[in-house]
Amino acid sequence: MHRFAHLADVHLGAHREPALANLELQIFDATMKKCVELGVDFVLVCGDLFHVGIPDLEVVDAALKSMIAVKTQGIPIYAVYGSHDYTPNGTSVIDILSTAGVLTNVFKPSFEGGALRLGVTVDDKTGAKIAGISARKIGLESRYFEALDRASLEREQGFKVFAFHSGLTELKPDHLSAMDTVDAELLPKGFGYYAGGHIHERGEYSLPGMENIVFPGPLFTGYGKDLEATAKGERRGLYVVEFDARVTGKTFVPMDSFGGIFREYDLGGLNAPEAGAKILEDVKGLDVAGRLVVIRAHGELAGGKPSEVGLAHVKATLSGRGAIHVYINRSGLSSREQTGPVFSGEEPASIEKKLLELEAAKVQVGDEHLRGQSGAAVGMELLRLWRQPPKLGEAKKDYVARMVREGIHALTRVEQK
Ligand SMILES: [Mn+2]
Repeated sequence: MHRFAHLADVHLGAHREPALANLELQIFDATMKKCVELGVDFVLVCGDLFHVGIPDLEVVDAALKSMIAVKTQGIPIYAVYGSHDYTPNGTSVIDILSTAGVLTNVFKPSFEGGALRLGVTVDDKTGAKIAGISARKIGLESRYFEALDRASLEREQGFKVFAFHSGLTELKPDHLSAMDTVDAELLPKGFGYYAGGHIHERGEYSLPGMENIVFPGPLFTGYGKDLEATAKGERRGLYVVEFDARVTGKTFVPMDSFGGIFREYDLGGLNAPEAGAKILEDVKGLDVAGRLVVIRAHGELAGGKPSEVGLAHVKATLSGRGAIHVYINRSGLSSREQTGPVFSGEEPASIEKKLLELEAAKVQVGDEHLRGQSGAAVGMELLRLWRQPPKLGEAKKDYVARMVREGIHALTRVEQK
C-alpha cells in the first residue's frame, strides 16, 4: 500500500499582517513535516502554492526550506500551477522551483493538430501515473480542456491521478455561480483520483466515470471570504490518499492554526455613530487574545457613510486586546447617501471583474480587444500586473519602467485564440 498527500491553494505570501504571515509559513512548514511523519510516497500540490507569481523572496526562502526538508527524505513534490502562480509574460517562482528540481511540474502539454496531448509523469517509487493541467489566467485553461485528447490518457494502464486547478461546472455551489468552471465531461474518465484545487471549500465528490474527486480547500486560510469561514470553525488541511491499484482510503488531515470568532451585525436603520457604538458594545466582553476575529457588517445606514462607522477603531481596539488578526467585511453595508454599484458577499476577483465589465461597456475605443468582456479581461490583467510589489532592491524608476513596459505589453497583446 502506498500513500500520497494532496494539497492546494496554499497562497503563501497572501497575508501582509506579520502574525498571519508568520502563521501561514509555519503551517506550511508543519504540513511538510506532517508529510514526512505520515510517510507519504509523494506530495501533490494542485495550484496556488504562492499567492502571486513573484512573491517576496523571504516567503520563497522559507517555503523552499520546508520543501527541501521533504525532498531530502526522498519524497518528491509534484505540482500543477494555479491561477495565482501565473505571471503574465514572465517566469514565476514555481518555474524557478521546478528548474531547481525542488518540485516537478506535471503539466506536460504538447499540441498535435489542435489536440492537446498530456505527458504522464510516473512516480518512480509507487508507479503512480500523474497527468494534469495547470491554470493560466482566469478561465483560460478551459481552452486546454476543450482541446484535451482524453482517449490517450484513458488508455494508460495502472493507478492514475489527474491534477487540475479549476472548478467543475457540475459541482459548482450557487454562491460561486459567477466563477468560470470546466465541464466535467472534458476530463478523462476512469482515473483513480481527481486531485483538484482552486475551489476554496473542502469537498469530496464523484461523477459518472469519475470517482474520488477531491478539493482540499485552502491549506491555511486563504484570504477574504476564507477568513470568515475559518473564523466560523471551518478546518483547513490536506488529504492523505492510500492506494494500491486503486484508492483504498482518503483522509482529511487538519492543520489547525488558530481559533476564530465570527460576529455579524445588521446595522440597517442606524446612523453611522450608532452603528459603531453597537459593535463596540458587543465586542466588549469577547476574549480575542490569540484569535482571528472576523466581523461582517451589513444593512443600509439611515445616516452617514459606511466609512464613518468607525470600523478602523473597532479593529484597533480588538488588535490592542491581542487578536492575531481582525478582518472586517463591510461589503454588505450601504448608506442611503451612497451611490454607485455594490456587489456584496463575493470574492474580490469577481467583484473587480464585474466592475470592470460595467466600466468597459461604457468605453469607446477603436481596438476591439479593449471593449466589452475582452476589455474587462485586459483590465483584470493590468490589475494583476500592477499588484506586483517592487522586487527587493529594485529602484523605483526601474520598477515604474517595468510596470509601464509590462502594462503596454498587456494592453497591446491580442489574446491568442
Ligand atoms: Mn486559490
